[in-house]
Amino acid sequence: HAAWLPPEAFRSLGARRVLVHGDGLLVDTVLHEVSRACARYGGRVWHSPSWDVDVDLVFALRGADELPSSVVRAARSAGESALAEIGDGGSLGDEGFLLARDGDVTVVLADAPAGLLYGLFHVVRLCAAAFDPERPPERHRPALHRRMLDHWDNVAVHPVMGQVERGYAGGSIFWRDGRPCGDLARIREYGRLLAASGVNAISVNNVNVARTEALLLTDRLGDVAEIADVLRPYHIRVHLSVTFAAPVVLGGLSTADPLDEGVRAWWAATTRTVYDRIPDFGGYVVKADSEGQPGPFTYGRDHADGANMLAEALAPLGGVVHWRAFVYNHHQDWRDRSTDRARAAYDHFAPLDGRFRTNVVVQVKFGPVDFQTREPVSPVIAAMPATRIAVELQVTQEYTGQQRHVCHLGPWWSEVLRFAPWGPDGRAVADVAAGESGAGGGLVAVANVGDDLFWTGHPLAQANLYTFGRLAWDPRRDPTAVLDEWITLTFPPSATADPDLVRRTLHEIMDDSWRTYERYTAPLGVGFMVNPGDHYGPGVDGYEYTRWGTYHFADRDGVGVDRTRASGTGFTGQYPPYWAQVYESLETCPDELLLFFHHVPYGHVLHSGSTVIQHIYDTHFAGVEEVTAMRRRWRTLNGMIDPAVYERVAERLDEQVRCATEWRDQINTYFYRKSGMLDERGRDIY
Ligand code: BDP
Repeated sequence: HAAWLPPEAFRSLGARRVLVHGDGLLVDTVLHEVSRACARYGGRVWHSPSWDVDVDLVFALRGADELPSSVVRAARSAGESALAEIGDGGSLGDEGFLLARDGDVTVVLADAPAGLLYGLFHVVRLCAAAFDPERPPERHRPALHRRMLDHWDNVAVHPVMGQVERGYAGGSIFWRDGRPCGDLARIREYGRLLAASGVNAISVNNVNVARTEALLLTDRLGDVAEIADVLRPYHIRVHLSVTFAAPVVLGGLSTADPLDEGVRAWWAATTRTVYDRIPDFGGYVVKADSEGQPGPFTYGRDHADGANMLAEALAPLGGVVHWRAFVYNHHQDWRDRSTDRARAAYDHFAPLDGRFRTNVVVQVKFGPVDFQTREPVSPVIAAMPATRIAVELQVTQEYTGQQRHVCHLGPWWSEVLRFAPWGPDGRAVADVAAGESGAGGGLVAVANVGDDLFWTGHPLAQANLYTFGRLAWDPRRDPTAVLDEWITLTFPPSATADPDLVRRTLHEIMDDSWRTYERYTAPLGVGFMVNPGDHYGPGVDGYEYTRWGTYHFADRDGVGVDRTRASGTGFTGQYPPYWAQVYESLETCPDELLLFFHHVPYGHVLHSGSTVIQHIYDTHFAGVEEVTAMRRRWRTLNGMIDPAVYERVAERLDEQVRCATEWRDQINTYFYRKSGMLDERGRDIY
């Protein structure tokens, strides 16, 4: 199960004398981790000793009130002075921690046990640096309280989507052929990896809820409780995707109308039963009135009616509804521009702002269409100031190479999270997800893990999972620094022959790999151009004449979707004035989004100075060259890392080179044939 946190990552921590002070499930987890590391590397651990011990590292809760040993008292008072030195209030919150030095001792203090758990993994990340006498004190608190992964795992194998919808890492780690997969040790290990990256919530079944999956809420609740028990020691709360039609399909009622008293009573009673079994249950995830899923529209109600009904059932028990805003008509008519798919989420949800209960989180895909390699940020994020918004990312690489291509998404997510929807001086997307005093809906991502030996199919795709957690904890982190953390934790110096070479090479391969992927796929933000159905590989016109609403409108004169107010679908008008103006105008629209917002002639000159057609040719040749260089670089690591990891990545790079070449050739030929314009550098585009 090669992943980050191999035993070697604990070498520095495990060689110390460690005191863990406090009680409870999460403190036990810390104790267990430290004990295991010490057993391996010769250190020693004490749990809340009443006598004094000579230690290098103390984990302690600030407020625990029994009489602590003088070591703990000293650690606490050192912590208090460090906190005063840092300033900005004394509280560490439910999940925060402080790292400080007290003479020769490294001190980790927290107000709540989860803080100690996160503090532990911080010490592991820092390695020897955590014990540097000169290290100034640090206080860490997550910017976002909700850091969640949604598994699109089916309990029963779906005839088209398989065990995991859009899964590229084998089967589900939770379910197999209609039953729990039974490998609880693996799930526990998963929880540990997630905790080490900062994730604290998970939904264990697909948002498209078929009958077997629906039963998790009632008859098969025990299967969910079992997962919750295993993940609890890693501070991860379990959520369920539920079907809006549950009162009908499970409860035998004749309606699922959210305003019907019987329906409300059914949800209230069902939800109470869930909490009897899983007292810290997180809540529900709902995809309603979208791509064939049932929802409130059937009863003439709207999304606020639907979400509030579930919220009412969950509120007394402390749960939350994640209600997805991914709602659009997938039977569009391409001749009717008002049905532009990009407009749909805003048109449905913005008018409902202010109507959602406080325990409803409206979960918005980061872009207006669908997890593309490049899209503008969804205008919904800025349109609902009175609603808790969660931003949804896709860690599973549906549109970004399906874990056969190296595509490190950290830089992309970072761009999204830093984007300021009201203009450069305003709040950022991450601020909206954080909400006022942390009450926002947080960050959610579709998971990329399966029962694959390397967890994610492509071993390097693990970095996306890790990066998601770290950016959810702190969206301002530099994604390359986060990647560096993942590399160090995954290939710790003691486990590789030449750590510097490994680190450098992985950075060369991964840092810019999202932009490389963008270069050889759909150009200038136009999106899709993938094969319909499985969404892998080039299919330039694959969706062009279908009803899904994802068009590029290429003809002999030009390409791109006119989404302006002046002459197009009016989508630009969904943005606050600053961006509405920037996107509306050809002069100011950024190159990388040009074809998302405008239909232009092939000869249109970009800000870069190149024409659209030449840009297409150049980037597609460059993309393939970059992938070829990635493969060459990877080959230099042969013999330096675990051979199984080496081989798996090498195989996938072969496929990436093949597929990138296919993309290049199809896209270039397609646009050459449409436009009749030659490559100015005379390369083969026929
Ligand atoms: C699309 C996927 C589809 C999902 C849908 C969703 O192709 O399988 O069901 O997103 O987010 O990207 O619900």
